Amino acid sequence: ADLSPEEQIETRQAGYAFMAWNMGKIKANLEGEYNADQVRAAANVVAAIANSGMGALYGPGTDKNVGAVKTRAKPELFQNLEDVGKLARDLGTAANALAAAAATGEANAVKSAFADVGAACKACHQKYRAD
Ligand code: ASC
Repeated sequence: ADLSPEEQIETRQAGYAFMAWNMGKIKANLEGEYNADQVRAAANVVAAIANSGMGALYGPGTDKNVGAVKTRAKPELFQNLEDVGKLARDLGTAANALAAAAATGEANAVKSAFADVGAACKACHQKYRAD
């Protein structure tokens, strides 16, 4: 299942976009009517993607735009893979906690776990993603 550099960039972006869509659903539930089933499903998706081994999608040749396929990953990301791996594990841990909180159906528990996941997303963006 070796992906070309273009395919790796597209696949990692699809993963983040799908996580973001599900994070948005959780946010909407916290701000409005709370549907515990929808939040549980969304949190499970976020946790599954966060722990899916996306580091494999940052292979050689994926550090730059490839033709029409653009990446916002900074060169620094590829020079600090140990730190990036730690940030990725932090996200996985936070996402698992979010899924566990969502499983209880308690909106208050989800609220703080959701904030922790957002902080983990942001930590990597600030260091390694260009605007
Ligand atoms: C999201 C999303 C992100 C993160 C970030 C957290 O829902 O799409 O990129 O959370 O905004 O600060």
